[in-house]
Parts: sequence; structure tokens; C-alpha cells
Amino acid sequence: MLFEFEDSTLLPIHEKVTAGTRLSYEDGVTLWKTHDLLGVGYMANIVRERLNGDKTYFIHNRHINPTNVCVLSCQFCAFGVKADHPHAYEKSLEEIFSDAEKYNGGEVSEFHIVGGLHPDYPFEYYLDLLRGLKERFPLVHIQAYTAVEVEYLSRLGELSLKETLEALKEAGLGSIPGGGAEIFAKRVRRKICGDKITGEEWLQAHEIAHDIGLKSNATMLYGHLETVEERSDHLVRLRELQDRTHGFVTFIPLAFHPENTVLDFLKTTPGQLDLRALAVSRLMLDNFPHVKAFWIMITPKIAQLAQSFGADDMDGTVVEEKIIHAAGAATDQVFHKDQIIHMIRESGRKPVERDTLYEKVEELKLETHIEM
Ligand code: V47
Repeated sequence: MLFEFEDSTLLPIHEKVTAGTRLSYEDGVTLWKTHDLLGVGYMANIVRERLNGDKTYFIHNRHINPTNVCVLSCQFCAFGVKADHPHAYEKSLEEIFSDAEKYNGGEVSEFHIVGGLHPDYPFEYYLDLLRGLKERFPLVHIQAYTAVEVEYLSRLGELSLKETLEALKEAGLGSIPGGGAEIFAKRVRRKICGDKITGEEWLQAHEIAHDIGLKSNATMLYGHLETVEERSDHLVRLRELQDRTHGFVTFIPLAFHPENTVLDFLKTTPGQLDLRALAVSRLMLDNFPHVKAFWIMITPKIAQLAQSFGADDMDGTVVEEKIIHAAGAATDQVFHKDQIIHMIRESGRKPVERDTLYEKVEELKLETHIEM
């Protein structure tokens, strides 16, 4: 039985997808607008299976958010506060190292580090954090500091972006997370994060990172003030950079969580939009190897469904995610390895444990003994 599209305007897009032809900006807009969500998911699944078969990747990782004190005041953010706020926290380097130890740092394959732009930390703090973790956990990959942090550090250290990234790399940085991209459109950026780097600056920081051999991820924050046209534009701009550098590894659509933010008059994203965001991303970003359904953001159940809507990754064990939880995420903060494996198997896919850059991968056999 052949799949039947409800929306016939998807038929030319389906032809392109089966022929492996690149979709246009206008195709992207159509995919965001159509009522035929199953049609979009069906096509995204074709691409997903072409690229990644029936595998779903996950990583044994730990998130570290060193401080929530931040000089920026992004309207979508519930995490960042000023230093005199009652919920402000600052983790000393020793605290971070001992936390990393406590959560069995040696057993995880990645530390994922994102924090506020602290007004007082010196440039050396950021290098010492990397060096200290690398010294204690030499085998653990450090994915740290979004492009926003990198640009802030370059001003702090009075260095160019390239020199900053080289210094971080030298200190142990392995790759750059995808945060800070939000939505590239100036119109929305002005409203939700007017004092942050521009979309062009975000792209430039990633281009330089790629040029010096650092891989990175990319994100898009959706479900706030952006239009479908602005979403399509965001994806096309990422695809253009990837054509030049091939430095992006994974794309992660980030569902906006409004609670405790200035934008709390908005509603949380419906599951249909979360699935569509993953599916459209998979279809538009034909040069991105992976699309991640971050279970923390969209709930484990949607992350499971997403495995048939274009996603091929579920992120990891995480532990102590603070940014999305400050904005009302109701998910747990930690999943043990066996829970993720179970969740992936339930979604009908084969769980594959990976490292950050998908270089070391291990397919989990059914009989595998799983340690908690
Ligand atoms: O840039 C902040 C987002 C990002 C909210 O590379 C919010 O694998 C939703 O970098 N609702 C930081 N999103 C986190 C980040 C990240 C997250 C997951 C995976 C990866 C990766 C990187 O979190 C920010 C912003 O886009 N964010 N507040 C909120 N209320």
C-alpha cells in the first residue's frame, strides 16, 4: 500500500526527496505550513533512513551549567539572572571538578558546558575550567561555550575570534554546542535577544571554529515570535554555511519554554509542532549528518515519536540540566543509560551509543548487560 498525501502540494517536494534533490526556501515554507503533518513526517523518515538506517544514537554525557549570572537579558530566557538575584549561583572551579567526579565523570564520554556571561570572571577562568577537566578526565570530550560565549570571551581576552577559539582548543575544548543561534531573523532577534550577537556573528563564529578544525552543532529556537518564513530562512542559512565548511555535526530544534520568561504570555509548543520542526529540519538540512530530538526539551514520548519523523538521535543521560528547567520543562533531568536504551527500543529503532562526534559508536545488542 502506497503512502497517500492529504496535501497534493507536497507531491513535487516528495519527488525531489526521492530523487535526492535539494529543497528550496519556498519548499521549506510549504512544509512548515501544510496541514499534512504525516506527509511531512513520511518524507523526513525517508531521508532519515537513507542517512542513518534504523539506528538511533545516544551519548553518555553530563551537562554542566557553571553559573546563571549573565550580562544579557534575553526575553526568552528564564535561566540568566543578575548577580544580586536570590537565585543567582556561581560554581567555583573546585565545585565543578568535584561535581564532575561525583557524577562519575570518568564514565561519561562528554561534558556539555553552557553558562551565563558572567560580568566578573576573567578570561583565564574559562581556560582553567577546560584544563582542569581535561587533566582529571583526559578521555572525556569537552563540548563547551556557545558562539555567544566565544564572542564574549574574545572581547574579554581582547583577542580575535580565531585566537580565542585557538586558545580554548589548546586548553582542551573539543567542539562547540549549538546554542545561541535562536532565530537569525533581525526582526525577531531585536525583540527576544536585542543585546546578543547577531545571526551573522553566530554564523561567523562557527565558520571560524570549523576552519580551525573544531566541529560544532546548530540549533533553532522555535515557538515564540518567529514566522514560518523566518524558520525556513534560518535553516537555509545553516545549510549554506555547512556547504562551505562541513563542520556541523548535529542540528537540534529547541522548543521554546515560556514559563518564568518575559514571554510567558505564549503557550508551550504543541507536540505536532515539535514533530514538524524535526521533520522539516531533516528535509531542509540535507547536508547535516544528524538531527537530534532532545528529550529534555520535548519529553521522552515526543522524542520517541520523533524517531519516525526525521530524528536519529536522543542526546544523552544529561544530569542536571538547568536552562530549560528554569523555563518550566517538566521532564526529569537524568536518564540512566538503560532507560535511554529502553526508550529507543520502544520506538522501534536500534540504540547505538556514540561519542560526541559519532566517531566511536557501539550498537547495543539485545543481550547486552547494561549498567545503571
Ligand atoms: O541558546 C534558553 C535555549 C540554549 C530557553 O549543542 C531555551 O547539542 C527553550 O546550547 N526555552 C542553550 N530553549 C542550550 C544549548 C544546547 C541545548 C541542547 C543541545 C545543544 C547541543 C545545545 O538553550 C540557548 C537557547 O536557545 N534556551 N532558554 C527557553 N526558555
